[in-house]
Amino acid sequence: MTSRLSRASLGSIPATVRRPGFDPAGAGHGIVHLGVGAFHRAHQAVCTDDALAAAGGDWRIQGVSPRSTDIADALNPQDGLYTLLIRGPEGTEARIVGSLGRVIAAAREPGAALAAMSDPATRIVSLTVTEKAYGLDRAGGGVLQGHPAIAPDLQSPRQPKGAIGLLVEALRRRRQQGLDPFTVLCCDNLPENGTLLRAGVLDFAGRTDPALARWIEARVAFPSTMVDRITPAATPATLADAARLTGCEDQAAIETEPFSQWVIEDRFTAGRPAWEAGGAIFVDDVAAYERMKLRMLNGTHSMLAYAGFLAGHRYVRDVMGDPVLARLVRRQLAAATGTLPPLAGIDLGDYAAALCQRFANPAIGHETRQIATDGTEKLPQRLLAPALELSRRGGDLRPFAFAVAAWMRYALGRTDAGDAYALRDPREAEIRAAVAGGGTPATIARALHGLKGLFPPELVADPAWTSAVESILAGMLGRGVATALAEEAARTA
Ligand code: CS2
Repeated sequence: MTSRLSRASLGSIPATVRRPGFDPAGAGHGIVHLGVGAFHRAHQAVCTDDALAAAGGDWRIQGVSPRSTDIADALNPQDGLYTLLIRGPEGTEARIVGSLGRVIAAAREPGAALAAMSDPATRIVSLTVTEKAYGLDRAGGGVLQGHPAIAPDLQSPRQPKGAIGLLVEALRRRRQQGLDPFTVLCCDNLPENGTLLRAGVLDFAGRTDPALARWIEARVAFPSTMVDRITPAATPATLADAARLTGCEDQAAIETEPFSQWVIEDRFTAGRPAWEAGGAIFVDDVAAYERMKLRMLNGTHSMLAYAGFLAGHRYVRDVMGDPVLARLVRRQLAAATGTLPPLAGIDLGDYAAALCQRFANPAIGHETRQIATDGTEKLPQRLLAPALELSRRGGDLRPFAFAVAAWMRYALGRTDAGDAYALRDPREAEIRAAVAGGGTPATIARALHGLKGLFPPELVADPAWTSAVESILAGMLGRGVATALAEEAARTA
């Protein structure tokens, strides 16, 4: 019988497996992290593990799971330890990460998350809760008052459940107790994520406690960050490989690719771990790096997820093995590159080539369905913002129109073979209602273009944009996705 991974079983783990380079029991907590999913455990927690090994400090992380109890139930019996499998073309490497401490399942332990966030030892609150969980008004700034993560918390700001409500209430308590604020570190794939979250927090606080809003405005830092590591959802094979390599059962094992990147604005009012030891790069302004990553990696990901899923490809690596789609991937990368200014120290051509290799990694099973989720949250920063810029300067809209038409085709919820699937989008009901009547490609495109606040009005007013989207969608619906993809690829050099 294999024993469960825990501090007590660390000694029995083979020497080939890297273990925490510090004593997890000896380091205190300094960070509270909201959203302890696979991405956090493959990225920021690993960098923090490196920082603790290199420079020490009381910077271990207390995790908060806002909704699920599974992650707490997997990690707490393991003293927060978990196996990270790093899967590259040459094989799989296992590492035990020790930077996580207790995980709070907020649904089961009301009050514990706020207590941790308002503890004097907490100096950073970081977040990976996914784009949709904030309830931000992306078009207008501030929060969406009717959003399920916002509306109940505006009603009962002292018992918040959403991310922004929790941040505001924890900051209120700190101010009331005469404590310094923590730094808020957003690690979700949102454009200028710190600035956006700051606007949401200030708006929320302004509606419940204007004096607190002024204090937050003056005292709280919200550095923006660019985060990158392709991390598929764990599968039974992840857990089986972790057990085989470590000799321990691990209910919280995850897998990821070798590449990892974290670019952070260095504005921490209460200190930070030595994350540079884990490869993090500190810069004054992260916006250009974020734009590069959101448009090149994520924008291309979204395009290939919709087109690839509809073409019958389960994994991103299968998409890259399909010459028609691989060509469209390269076109999308080139088109996204064309919307970016030069970036010091980065060759965008090399970056694009590296992305193709990462997408093709044969050891990573990243499902197109996973990337296809939450399209209405992802399209604006990934595809619509660059498309709008091109529309303004009369550039070639075709690749972006193709990607958006693929999303629209996907939004119909049925493959060419007639198989139905769930969209898994927070606006799924609205999308379904918009396309319920079916109709012509033009009426479908018009209905989806009309979803409130999603498309920039200026883009939809550009006939070059709408006619390209409509004609590509017409091809997908009339001649089938496979033919439409082949025709589209044939247009590219
Ligand atoms: C993906 C991202 O699921 C998605 O939408 O595009 O999760 C992507 O894998 C990460 O941003 C990579 O850093």
